Amino acid sequence: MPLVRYRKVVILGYRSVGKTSLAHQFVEGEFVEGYDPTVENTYSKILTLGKDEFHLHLVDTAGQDEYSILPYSFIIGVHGYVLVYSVTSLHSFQVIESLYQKLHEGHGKTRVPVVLVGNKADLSPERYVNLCYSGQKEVSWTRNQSGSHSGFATDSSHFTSLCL
Ligand SMILES: Nc1nc2c(ncn2[C@@H]2O[C@H](COP(=O)(O)OP(=O)(O)OP(=O)(O)O)[C@@H](O)[C@H]2O)c(=O)[nH]1
Ligand SMILES: [Mg+2]
Repeated sequence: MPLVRYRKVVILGYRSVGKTSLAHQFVEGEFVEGYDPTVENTYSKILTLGKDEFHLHLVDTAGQDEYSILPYSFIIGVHGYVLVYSVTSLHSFQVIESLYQKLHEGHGKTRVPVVLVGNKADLSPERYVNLCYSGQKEVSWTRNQSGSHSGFATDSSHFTSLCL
């Protein structure tokens, strides 16, 4: 009989960086063309990792900026975060730094896992976020270069690693 565990994971990042595309790609297995700004959306998926089953509740949020106030529902009962920026936008990376700080303040001394995703890697000729620069910010983060467009995001490690 597998052990069933519940996990709530919140995806945060500046607008239009590809949060919805990553969530959709992970849950539905396909990239949907077009842009429809998110208000808030949730996805559910059951993951089997080893002998255990995880019921993942994925919260896809509206784009934040450095002035956004994170609601309690993005802090309380959350097991992990996917922080997404676009490699084509330095500003989107700077917003991540501010969000990370807010998460740190919200959770106090409790350490919560965070995965940092540099999305739109297929647009690397337009890259503004230098790998070395982003790498310096990863003392306790895990970096993933991905492209929900190119299908790199079908590598489900962004989400599954947060369940463990
Ligand atoms: N080239 C490329 N385009 C992408 C990629 N991921 C997303 N996009 C495009 O970027 C735009 C925004 O994607 P969304 O997934 O809606 O972005 P979002 O972060 O959810 O946006 P908000 O909900 O407004 O915060 C869409 O036109 C997507 O098709 C990617 O990896 N590569
Ligand atoms: Mg969205």
